[in-house]
Amino acid sequence: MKRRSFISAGIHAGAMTAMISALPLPTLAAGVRRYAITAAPAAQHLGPPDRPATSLWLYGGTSPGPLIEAWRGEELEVEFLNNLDVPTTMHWHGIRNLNAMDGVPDLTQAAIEPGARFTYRFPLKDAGSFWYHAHNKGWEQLARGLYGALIVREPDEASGLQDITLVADDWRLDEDYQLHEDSFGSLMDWSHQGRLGNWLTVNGATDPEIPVASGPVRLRLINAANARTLAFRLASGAPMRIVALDGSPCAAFEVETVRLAPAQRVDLLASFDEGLTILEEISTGDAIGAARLVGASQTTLAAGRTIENRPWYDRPDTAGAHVIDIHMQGGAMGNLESALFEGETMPLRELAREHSKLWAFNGIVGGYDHRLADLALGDVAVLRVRNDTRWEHAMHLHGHHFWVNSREFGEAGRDVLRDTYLMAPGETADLVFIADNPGLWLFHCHMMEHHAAGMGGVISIS
Ligand SMILES: [Cu+2]
Repeated sequence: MKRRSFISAGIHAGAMTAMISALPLPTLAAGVRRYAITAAPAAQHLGPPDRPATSLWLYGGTSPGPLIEAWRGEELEVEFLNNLDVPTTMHWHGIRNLNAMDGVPDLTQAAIEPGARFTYRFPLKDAGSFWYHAHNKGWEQLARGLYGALIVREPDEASGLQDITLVADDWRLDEDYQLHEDSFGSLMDWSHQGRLGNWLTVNGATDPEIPVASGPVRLRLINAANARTLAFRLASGAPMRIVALDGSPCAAFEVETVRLAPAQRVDLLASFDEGLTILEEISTGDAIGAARLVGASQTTLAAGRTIENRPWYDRPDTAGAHVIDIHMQGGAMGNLESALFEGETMPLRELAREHSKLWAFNGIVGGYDHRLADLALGDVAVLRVRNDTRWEHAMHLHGHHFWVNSREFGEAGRDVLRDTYLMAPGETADLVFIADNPGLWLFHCHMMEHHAAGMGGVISIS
């Protein structure tokens, strides 16, 4: 299915889209922000309103799920009810979380069965742009819509700067605007780039119209796609100022185009004139309307507010660091001939055909029992990751942010703190972090099909 033909068949709906806030529950104790969220089947118009609504699995009946907003220093409590007919969990992506609240089934908690409840409660020690998503069979549950945004603000954050969250996804839809069911589990996807979609939405709508203040606006972009690295620019070519990556503030810098791997977030400062500014998505080579930002006629002043630009912590000294070598192999056109899976070495052909496994770390097909390292609490650790495949990978570490000399913004390299790093084929990168959060933490590719097919392992910190 050609994305282009699908997109051109679509008529821009021009729907006004506002993210629905979850209904907060009464506060029981000071400093505890409470929400109730139910996961259940629901339908939503992803395409134009005169086309069929798409049957999805959603949090709170909306795509994206309810916007959760809280303040740094609070505790977040989410009473979750699973009204799906499959087990699920919720992962709080980017939160340096309590291990027991991290939402990885069979690692940090048992999967939440149909009809069952689970209360997530954890402190919010960082402000920033986060998101939450299902973490059981993510390759299916994310593709069906189980995700939403979590925005944590600084307690003293003044109003005056407009703050807009844009959650982008690409869905794989059929001619009736329903999810393409037959390709769930497709080995072609799993061995290549993953499940790429053919229909782009922002905040659950096609090319929505979003009112913006004139003057500086903070845009929080979140890529909720299973596998597609999205690329955004303003059609005007005006620069966008990056002020945070994956939640953490960064030394500000300007770009005209920002690529965003699955699960990555970027906070941008941009100024808008009165009238229409088009946010484009250009990952396919064709510019597609992502959102239409409509500037207000009156000027809203930024009220002198400054953007915090200090990362959450400084890059640690790596002298004496614990180095963990990770050799990533596999996938189509790769050099992985065989790998260890459940204690048995098997040729790739058999792994693929019998077990839908295609990727390995250090010759071992990843799973929750694949221990990559045992670290002592407080260790400085270097994940020395070598992407020995023909594909990009979005490497995500749970429970921590890491420093990396990023090639995502140009060959010169830029030291950034983030939780998901997009690696080029052939690249070796050092992901440097302080192992200051005890527990069992997943390290995996956030291209959901790659993870399902073996790109994952566990780091123990105690
Ligand atoms: Cu990958």
